[in-house]
Amino acid sequence: MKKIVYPGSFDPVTNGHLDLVKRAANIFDEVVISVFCNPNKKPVFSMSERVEMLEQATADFKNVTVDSFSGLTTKYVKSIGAGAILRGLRAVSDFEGEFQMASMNKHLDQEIETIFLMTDTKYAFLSSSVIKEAAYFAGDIKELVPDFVYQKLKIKFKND
Ligand code: COD
Repeated sequence: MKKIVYPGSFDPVTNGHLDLVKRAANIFDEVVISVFCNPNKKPVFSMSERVEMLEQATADFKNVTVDSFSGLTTKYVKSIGAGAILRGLRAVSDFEGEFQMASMNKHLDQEIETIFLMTDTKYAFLSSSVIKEAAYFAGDIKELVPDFVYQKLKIKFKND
């Protein structure tokens, strides 16, 4: 059984993340999206909000589950019996950081592979950070996130 973990901040989940999940779910038997609990970052959405949004967004996928973790990704991946980490590449600028992370993860655990999927070009510019900035200034981001995420962003940034 091929199980892959998609780790990330997902603050919040975007249609770019979801496109990757959908494609991975067609390749792997099981995809576990796992939200990293980072004590050094102050996210806009709490851990439970991020998990809930991901659960709602992936409710139709039978082989996708949502979880959270703290500590090393490689240790977490091993602990749930998965063998690979899923990451996305949007542009050349992503490559350097992703290469460094994949190399460090390989150093930490030789048995765990990192699998990259290229972004769909229509989401190449999309990140949680640009979504939050645009939403903060009441920009139109309706088509870039699920509707319930759009509504939550409006409430969070008082753009109702
Ligand atoms: N199209 C395609 N891919 C996308 C898109 C898009 N539009 N948007 C985002 N992605 C990809 C990103 O490239 C990334 O691969 C993934 O989706 C998740 O993105 P984020 O921004 O939600 O999550 P990150 O990058 O902040 O997650 C970082 C981790 C939490 C995975 C990392 O910090 C980590 O592993 N931390 C645990 C500690 C550890 O083990 N450290 C050692 C490794 S260096």
